[in-house]
Amino acid sequence: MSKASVEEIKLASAGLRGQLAEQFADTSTPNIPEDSNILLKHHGSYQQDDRDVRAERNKQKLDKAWSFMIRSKMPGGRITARQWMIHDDLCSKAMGNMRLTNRQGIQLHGVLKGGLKEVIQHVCHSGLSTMGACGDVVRNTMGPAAPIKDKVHADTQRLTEEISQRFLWRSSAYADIWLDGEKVEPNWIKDPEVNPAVREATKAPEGDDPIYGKVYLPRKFKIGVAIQPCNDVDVYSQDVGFVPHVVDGDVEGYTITVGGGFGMSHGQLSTRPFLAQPLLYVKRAHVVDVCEAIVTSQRDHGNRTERKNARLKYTVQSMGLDGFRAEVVSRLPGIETFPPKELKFDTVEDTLGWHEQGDGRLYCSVYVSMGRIADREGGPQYRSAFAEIATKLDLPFIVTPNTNLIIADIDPAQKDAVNEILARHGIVHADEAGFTRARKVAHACVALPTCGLALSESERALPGLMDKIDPVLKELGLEDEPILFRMTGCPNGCGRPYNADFGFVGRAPNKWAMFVGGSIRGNRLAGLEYKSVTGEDIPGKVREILEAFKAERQPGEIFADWFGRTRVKGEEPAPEQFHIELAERAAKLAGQKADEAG
Ligand code: SRM
Ligand code: SF4
Repeated sequence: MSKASVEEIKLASAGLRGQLAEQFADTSTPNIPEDSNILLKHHGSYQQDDRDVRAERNKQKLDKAWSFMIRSKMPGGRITARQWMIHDDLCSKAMGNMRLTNRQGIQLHGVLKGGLKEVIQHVCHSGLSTMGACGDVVRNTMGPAAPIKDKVHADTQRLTEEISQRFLWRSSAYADIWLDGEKVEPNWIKDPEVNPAVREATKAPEGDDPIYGKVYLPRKFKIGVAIQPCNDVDVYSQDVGFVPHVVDGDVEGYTITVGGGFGMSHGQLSTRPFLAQPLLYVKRAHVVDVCEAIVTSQRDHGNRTERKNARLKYTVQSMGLDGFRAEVVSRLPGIETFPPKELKFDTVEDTLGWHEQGDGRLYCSVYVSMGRIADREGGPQYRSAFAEIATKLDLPFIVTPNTNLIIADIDPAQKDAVNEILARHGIVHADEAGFTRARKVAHACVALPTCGLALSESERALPGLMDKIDPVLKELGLEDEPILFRMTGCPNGCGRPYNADFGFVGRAPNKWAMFVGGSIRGNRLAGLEYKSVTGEDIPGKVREILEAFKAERQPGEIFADWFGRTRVKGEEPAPEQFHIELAERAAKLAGQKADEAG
């Protein structure tokens, strides 16, 4: 019998139910079949194995060391002290730590099969959920991290929540599998923090989801909201982006971008990263309806035969931006749409350190190395520090898109207490740590040992590389320059490397493809500079380029602009043109490859 396709598995799943309840009740095995893993993703979990011990276990003819990763969704990265502490407690059921994600969620790794249900129950009882954190549905919606108390920030946060609620998949399967359906419901409903939208979604009968239908979307779907000039959510990398247009201090409407996405496969020319393009502008009242029209257009027109080409970016490319716009508008009778407004962003960086919120309170954005909330031996005790802040000061947190953590709503009278707790746990503010500006924003995806797709290290490699790159930056007097370094362990692009100034994309152990020439603003794709560099090569290769920048830059010119002026074209092209640039570079590279082969 041929293997069922993902589409067939979803169709036959009865509202993503499958056999998950039975398989998780069966304690005789440490893992579930691969078909079920596909369904499990929609419930916010992945089956993984510890790759550090895979080869050794294989040698000893032992099964893989199976476990599960669980991803919690939090629109705009918002999490209360109580929710944080529930996750902190759950670390004991996982690898003893948690990972802030660059979509402002939280991941727990290493949960054993027998413990998964309890962990998901606890996440749900915190008022958050794992529903739709992964899978072929709308994922965690990103929003501006800074908790500024003005009408515009309030509206963008409201929008991330409205989007999250509208696009939850609906089926009683989630409650039945993880929450024992009716049996747990009294608790689940009484809990004041339970998210009412999640509760409603889990009460829906399984089957024909009102938005997703029976086979859900062709592929994952990502949405982010950004307030100019801060592009912390990396809006051009999203399937759909929203940018408010502000009139007299309030939001009049949103410009909507479509078709961003970074996944690609080495050597498969039909796959590639794209930056999103502006689609249209719409008044605030219609924004979520327009979003639904985009999601259903993708549901109906996305590629369902080839998953590698199933993201919205390929649908937009194949229909053309105008064709896609016409499709979306045809689903919006009576809603007036307008040409997109011009967008202008400065940076994808977080604003680290202490800041005023605008309501008399403060927020403190703490640098977290690679987003890993752990107590490091001889290093920062992130887990203990944030747990103490949550329990003693009851302050909410915000996960930033650069995997740092904001402590929000701080009374100025609490500032010293926060600083004292951070210092006592070895956490130094990034400015005081002597980090270069590049170091503060450098990010790596998770990769080994948990990610099943990793071809090289990433989270465990980038800090060491930055230890070598930091002195080069300092020596060249570039320590305060905005330069974006990002790394991933494979071409899927989780660390968003393709719009970085320097992007390292894993190919094999200790080997990365090196991309150069994206932009700290997030609005330009990088081009392939070296198809394979080792960890030992990277500092030298980076130095060569930084030396050229230092020698050739004009006064005040940042790295991205220097690269755009001298290496790309005379003028920086509009964001939507950069994919052509990449294609040209890919063609050049293909030529080089042919030369090498010859
Ligand atoms: Fe990702 C798959 C981790 C953000 C593109 N991603 C994975 C998996 C689940 C591996 C797997 O499928 O077996 C990784 C789990 C590793 C682990 O052990 O934890 C994984 N992705 C992550 C996170 C944790 C990386 C991080 O540094 O924070 C991010 C979780 C975000 C969240 O909370 O939802 C994460 N992934 C991204 C991003 C960036 C973003 O969304 O802003 C991208 C590029 C943007 C995009 O989607 O185009 C991204 N992940 C992918 C892809 C390629 C998708 C494609 O279109 O081809 C895969 C593989 C797949 O889907 O087949 C993938
Ligand atoms: Fe895993 Fe690749 Fe994503 Fe890194 S980029 S987390 S290696 S899938």
